[in-house]
Amino acid sequence: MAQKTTLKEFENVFPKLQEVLLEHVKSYKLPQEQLDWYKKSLEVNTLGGKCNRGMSVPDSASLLLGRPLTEDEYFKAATLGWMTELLQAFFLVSDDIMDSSITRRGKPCWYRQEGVGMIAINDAFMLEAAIYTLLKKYFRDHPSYLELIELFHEVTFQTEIGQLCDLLTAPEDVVNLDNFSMEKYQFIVIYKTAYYSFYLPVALALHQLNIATPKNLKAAEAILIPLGEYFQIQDDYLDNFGLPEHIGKIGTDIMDNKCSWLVNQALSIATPEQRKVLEDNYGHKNKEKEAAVKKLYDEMQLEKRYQDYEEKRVGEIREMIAQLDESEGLKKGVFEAFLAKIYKRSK
Ligand code: GPP
Ligand code: MG
Ligand code: MG
Ligand code: MG
Repeated sequence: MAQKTTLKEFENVFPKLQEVLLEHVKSYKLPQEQLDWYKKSLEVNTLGGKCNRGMSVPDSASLLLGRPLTEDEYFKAATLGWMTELLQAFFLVSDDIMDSSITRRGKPCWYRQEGVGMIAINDAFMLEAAIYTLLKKYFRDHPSYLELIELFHEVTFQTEIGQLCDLLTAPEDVVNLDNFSMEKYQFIVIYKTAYYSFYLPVALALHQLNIATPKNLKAAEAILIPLGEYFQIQDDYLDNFGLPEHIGKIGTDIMDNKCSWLVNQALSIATPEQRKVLEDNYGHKNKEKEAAVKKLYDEMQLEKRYQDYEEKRVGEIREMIAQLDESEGLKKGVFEAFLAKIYKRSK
């Protein structure tokens, strides 16, 4: 029987990895003040989240093996998990600057914390670099070392092209609702979220266990990308309908002119009058205009529309899981665990 990790158990691995990262920068004789800064950036930006992505590496590995992990297997899986959390930290620090966000995980975004500002950009680079330091330290002798490096590079690049499309469809100065479409939306969310949040952790577990065959990777991707798309649609829904106390952040999608799932849905059903409301109010850094869009979303019953979408999509994903080919060691349980974690989430 597989064994699920707990946040506590997972977090217990972090101090050891932090020590390795600090020893690494000490080898360059980095002065104490900068060392302290790096330590703080690592802690503030990597800790304090739900760690869903990170924990899913040991969880997937255990489900794939069908038994609890040994101590060494757990440490390796959790280390790969923390690398996905470092990648996430790198993305979030950067994304919050690009999105002019206010809070993250219930605290001011890193770039808004005292004395940080644009130093956050360099901190983000260093969070990314930490992935490769840990990979070299713990996986240099693993038969998949090169594939692991390439996987992180590829997934990072995929996320960056998704982010590019997200940003270019949301210019700050010109609001043109014709720029939005569900096709563009799908591209954005698959690349900016699904690969790193869903495909990466499972691909890492497959590599750790030496069962990352082309067939397994492809079959995993075929389910994890739709799952990730659904997850980002939830994120867009929660940006407007979620409670900041639950999601730990204040929604900015309307003011940021984002090609969000909600605005695409609104456009698909809007009367000419409703479209005019969107044209006049969407994409401005102005609380009254934002409130007008929120009111329209309520009138259009987008909450209900989202719930219907969710039921339908989850049914389809369950069907995909049921069809999974397990002959090369993949397990349905891996995907069921992901779905159970995110179905009807409120944070
Ligand atoms: C989520 O978008 C996507 C990311 C965090 C990827 C960022 C990618 C970079 C290359 C920096 P979001 O802006 O909707 O997330 P949130 O709602 O958490 O701000
Ligand atoms: Mg954002
Ligand atoms: Mg963003
Ligand atoms: Mg969002």
